[in-house]
Amino acid sequence: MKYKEKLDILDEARIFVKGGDGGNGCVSFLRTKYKAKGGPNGGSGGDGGNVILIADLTKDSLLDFNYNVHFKAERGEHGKGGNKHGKTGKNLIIKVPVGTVIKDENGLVTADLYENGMEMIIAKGGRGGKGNKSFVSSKLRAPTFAEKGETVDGKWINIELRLIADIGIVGFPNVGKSTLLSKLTSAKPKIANYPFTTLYPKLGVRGEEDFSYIIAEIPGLVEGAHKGAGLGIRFLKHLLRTEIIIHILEVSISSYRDPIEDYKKLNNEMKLFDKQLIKMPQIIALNKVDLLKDDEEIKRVEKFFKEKYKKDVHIISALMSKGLENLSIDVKNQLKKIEERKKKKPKIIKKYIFKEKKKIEIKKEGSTFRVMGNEVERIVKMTDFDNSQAISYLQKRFDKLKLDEKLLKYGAREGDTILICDKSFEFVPGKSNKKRR
Ligand SMILES: Nc1nc2c(ncn2[C@@H]2O[C@H](COP(=O)(O)OP(=O)(O)OP(=O)(O)O)[C@@H](O)[C@H]2O)c(=O)[nH]1
Ligand SMILES: [Mg+2]
Repeated sequence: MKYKEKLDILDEARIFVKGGDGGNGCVSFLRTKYKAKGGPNGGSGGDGGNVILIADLTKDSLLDFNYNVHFKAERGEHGKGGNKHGKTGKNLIIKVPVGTVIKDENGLVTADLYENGMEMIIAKGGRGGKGNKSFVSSKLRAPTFAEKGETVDGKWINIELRLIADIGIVGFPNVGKSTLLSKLTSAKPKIANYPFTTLYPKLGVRGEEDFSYIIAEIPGLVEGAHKGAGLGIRFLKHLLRTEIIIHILEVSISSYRDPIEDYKKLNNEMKLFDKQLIKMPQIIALNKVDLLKDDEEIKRVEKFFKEKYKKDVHIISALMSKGLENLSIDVKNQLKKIEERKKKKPKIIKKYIFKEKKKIEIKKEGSTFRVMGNEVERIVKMTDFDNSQAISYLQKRFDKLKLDEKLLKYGAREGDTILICDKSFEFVPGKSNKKRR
């Protein structure tokens, strides 16, 4: 039996992420030999760890997420007596390929990790609850309450890989794309004499003395790819982020194909996918010329490109490393020109930040009012409702947020029910204020 690799989610994945919950604050009092109940000394709970996505050049697919889709960061430790604070939960780092984008439920890109090392907190950990020591004031010398740690919900997110490479290698299956990539860079793609050896894009870095760039092999293109043949056109999207395409053709002799026909067919597939693709600079390389007995084929192909497209063709043998020096000089020169042109244009870097919904939102649901917002929900979640001191403290915090004024504006009247998270309150405006039911 042959193991069948799941292809669907190599460059698209759906993962579940959850930050760690915050640790609870502690209620504790100093105990000494002669004093039964000394000053409060309950430590605070530690914050929960975050789940962080980080773009890493050593990753080249989302394959890992075929097997592992649940990611939860460590919770914060609870606070302890003797003013001992709980440890912060460890962050959970998930390495993803450079070029990973994060999408929201509507398919909109909310973040783009387009450079090595870029990171994003995808799920924040909950805040640690304060211990009773933190609530000491001139009015309240011996607080008997502490905050609970903030619990956080997990969520599903969609991620997609859009490779970032300067150069994209395209060509029909088996023409020698992986061989070329392995000669130009230190990448070690699988090379074999059958089509579809490479099943998802492969990256390699070419470092020259003063210049380095990333090359990607784009696999699986065949005639009819835009209708789903071969691996389809799903990987063509990666070409849109490259600067130059190396189009590899294979000499006729070893195969049933004609490089000139191949060139037309593949360009047509690219055009059907996105017109932008055929406007991109293409470097054409005729490969496997070591198999030729004479120059006939080379002359035929050169003549065609000269007459029809006014283009030069690189005559190479990737296997024998022939013609590769000229090819890489051509690539380097063209890339440098593109970079020069780009330098002249102002660079706009998009930054994505996950925003907290700080603002309070109020919704009327029948005869009740639901209050939403990160801050207001957090303080409710962190309140110990079994403790009357904790409830008075919560009411003070509501006042700071001017919750009464806002509710009155929305038409809430005395006696109405106010819902925050899973707790309900009776609205008593004016005198510090709501009472829990
Ligand atoms: N004679 C000769 N064979 C070559 C040359 N370049 C590649 N090959 C052979 O052609 C076969 C296919 O090479 P790959 O590099 O795997 O081709 P590919 O385009 O990456 O193939 P897929 O990933 O399947 O699309 C292998 O057997 C290579 O050894 C060349 O310049 N000369
Ligand atoms: Mg290959």
